[in-house]
Amino acid sequence: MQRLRVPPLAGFVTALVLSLSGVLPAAATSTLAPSNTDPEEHILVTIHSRTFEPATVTLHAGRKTQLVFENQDAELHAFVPVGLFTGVHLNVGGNGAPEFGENGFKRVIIPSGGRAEFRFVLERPGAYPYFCDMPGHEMRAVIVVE
Ligand SMILES: [Cu+2]
Repeated sequence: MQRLRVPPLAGFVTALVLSLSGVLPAAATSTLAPSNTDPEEHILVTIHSRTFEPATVTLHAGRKTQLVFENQDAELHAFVPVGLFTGVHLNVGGNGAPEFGENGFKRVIIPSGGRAEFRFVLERPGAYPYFCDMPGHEMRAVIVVE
């Protein structure tokens, strides 16, 4: 009686193990928290001919983001956001000259051929204008957070 029951059970366990080993990797990757496994979103804004390009970029609230400004002009430019980084933990890199005030990040001056790099996670959706405050520069653009 027992000799008859064991082989089917062993076969069932073997089949179960085989099916689980095939299923588990896919199940494991899809059940991890998305915010921890989502790749960082990379956004590049180039500055040339006194223009931010593209004029509008869309970022996503709750997502790890790297935002880079690349100054391709032969003159200095600045990135001056309005409200975007208020209360946001910010990591600033690149070879620009960032300035901070009592409300946090104020602006970064980016040399010719240089770049400013920001890493952050934004939480407040909205449309945030930014500009370059170098004298005579009429440069405006928008960052939309969805
Ligand atoms: Cu400028």
